Amino acid sequence: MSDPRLSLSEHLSDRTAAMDPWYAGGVAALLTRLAEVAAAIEGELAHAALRDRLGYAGDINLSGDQVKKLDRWGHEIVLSALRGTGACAALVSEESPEPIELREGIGPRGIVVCCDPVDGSSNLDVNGTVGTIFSFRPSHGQDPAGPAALGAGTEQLAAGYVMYGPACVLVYTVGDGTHGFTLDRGRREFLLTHPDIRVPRRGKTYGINEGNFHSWHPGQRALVEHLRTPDKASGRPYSLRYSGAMAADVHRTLLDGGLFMYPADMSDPAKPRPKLRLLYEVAPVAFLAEQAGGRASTGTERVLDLRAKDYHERAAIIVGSADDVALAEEFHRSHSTR
Ligand code: FDP
Repeated sequence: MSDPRLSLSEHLSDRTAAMDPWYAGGVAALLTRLAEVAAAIEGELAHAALRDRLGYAGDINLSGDQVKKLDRWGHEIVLSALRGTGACAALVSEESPEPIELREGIGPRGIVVCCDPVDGSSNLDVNGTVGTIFSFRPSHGQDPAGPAALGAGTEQLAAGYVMYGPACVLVYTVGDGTHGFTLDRGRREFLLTHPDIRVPRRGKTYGINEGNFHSWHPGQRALVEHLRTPDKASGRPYSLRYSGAMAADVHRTLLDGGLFMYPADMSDPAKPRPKLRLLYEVAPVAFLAEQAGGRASTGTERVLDLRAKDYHERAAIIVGSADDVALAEEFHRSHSTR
């Protein structure tokens, strides 16, 4: 019996019909390509150890991370999938210092794709979960198109992530709710399993790298102390859940509520040092969370209002249940050092 669930392509033709017709075709074409890439990445991950594809490639990217063989391969496969769609004007990738301009997509309907092909790569060599995160922005016909990616997060046309876990899951939004699909490995097709995801108003878990506790803003430290202090009436302590791969931690947070946080390193309060990248990690996740009824904040401002000055700019993020994010902001405000 055939599965009655909607496929990603059926869902896309329905959802993109409601979006700006100027960009709808391009968004659907690019998302379809990225879904094909996701199926290929998932296949590669399953056999990477057997094919000697784990470990380092031998160089360091602009973010200062050692590049892994699968990071490099992931970047190449994303780039080649975007070529030939006629819709992509430029790719901003974690693995390329500058945007890669694609002449075929330059024009008024062009789209800039921002992507971290293999996110959470420190998990690769230990068979942990990793992801792919992406965001589409209008190129406004600019040539070169790359600079168009530097607008506010509210300009995103679409955003999503793929989580390579026990199942391969793709979650996307085009500004009309947030929807999740699971890869049917036999058919090599994504089927709708999580329609219209809604983040619970409050959760029971928080995800953060607690090893960094001493470098956080005082408000951040006080918030985490609060979350782990027992209080039956308000459902505390929250449980700590942290996988080290943003897509996996965000996926849990969207479905179950609570918080995923990567605050800035405030060891030198005059020079906050966030870690996660705004264009291809923080902004897309914020778009997905808001579309699911959640919120995303830096602790003091809405993430989607941030404008990048640089393609690889970093930003702090506190994302998840609306009430929990509001609580986090309250802690940041009341412990403000200014
Ligand atoms: P990674 O460095 O392994 O690529 O993008 C960066 C990221 O992973 C996120 O996926 C993840 O949430 C975070 O960094 C993990 O950072 P820590 O190892 O510092 O906790």
